[in-house]
Amino acid sequence: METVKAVRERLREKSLDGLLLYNHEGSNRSSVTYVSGFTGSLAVVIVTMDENLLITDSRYYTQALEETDFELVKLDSSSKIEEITATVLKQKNLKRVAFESDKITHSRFLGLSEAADDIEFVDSNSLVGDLRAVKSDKEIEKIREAVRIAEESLKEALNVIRAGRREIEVAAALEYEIRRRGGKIAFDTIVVSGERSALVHGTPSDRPIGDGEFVLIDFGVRFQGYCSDITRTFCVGRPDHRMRSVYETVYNAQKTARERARAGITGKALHFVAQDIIAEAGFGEYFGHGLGHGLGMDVHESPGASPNNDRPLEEGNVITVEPGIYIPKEFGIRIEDDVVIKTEGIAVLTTFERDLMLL
Ligand SMILES: [Mn+2]
Repeated sequence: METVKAVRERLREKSLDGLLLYNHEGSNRSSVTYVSGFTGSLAVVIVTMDENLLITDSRYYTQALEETDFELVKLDSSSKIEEITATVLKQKNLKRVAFESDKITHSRFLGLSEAADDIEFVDSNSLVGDLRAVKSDKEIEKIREAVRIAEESLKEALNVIRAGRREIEVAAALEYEIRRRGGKIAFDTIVVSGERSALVHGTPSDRPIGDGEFVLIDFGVRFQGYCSDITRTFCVGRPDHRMRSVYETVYNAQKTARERARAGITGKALHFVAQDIIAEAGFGEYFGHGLGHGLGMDVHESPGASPNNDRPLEEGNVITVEPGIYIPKEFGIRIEDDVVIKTEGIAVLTTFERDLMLL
């Protein structure tokens, strides 16, 4: 398996002799699936230099045998997972083991270190994350399919948007279209209108959409474990001059950021391409979030296109490009695309109309 090979290379570079992935109640499902293929909600994965093991409980024995070729270690209901994990680590004679502090609770880590007190656990949060950040063609095809389902569903859902329709009704219509196409809802669908569109991550309410208002829709589809994440802002009826001009600013910031995105530019530099355009137009204080984030098995993953990522983007990264302007008590606008980073630019996965659509 390619992924396991890549994991071992990283372990060798860092003089580690094992990787421990801990997934409890789905806390780390994506990385466990990425490395082992297993999709259940409980698993401990151990990759050594010559063995792959997966610990899970009886709910998942059959599923695990189907999904992964890792050696299955059965956890019975009377035993503690930290203790079984420690026993396996000791049996395999591991000394320095990579683990992810972001994915294990403090109390479970204490339990584990107590049961395996002669093992050194080395905090390696980015080990699997860095591998996941560079997508294979196969992975990109799955994201592309998640985008396709999202766009078809959005197109269909536009038919229900009109003055008087409530935000929750629009969200329900959109989610229905996604589900009937075989997609899953990757995160809570955002449909916010009028003043509420200035809520960057607002929840759909029973507010009826008014004539001459923006409707901001931000939603994600998960297909075969991979996500899309798209935002479009529409106008019901006719926008006024100010709405048009602010939309134009977001549109330009988004377009310019897409044009500048390529391997080699840092996440931070790409963010400021959009930030500078918005600030020059006088709306700097109304764009408070990062330009974008990595997208894959999780909706938010590495690498960020934000001020806190000083590392250059790499070929094969999939990121969102999503500048916005949110003016409290007035309205908010965001346009979000999903793109693949290439050496000479990007491949844009999203195809949905970006010009302001009047519904
Ligand atoms: Mn996003």
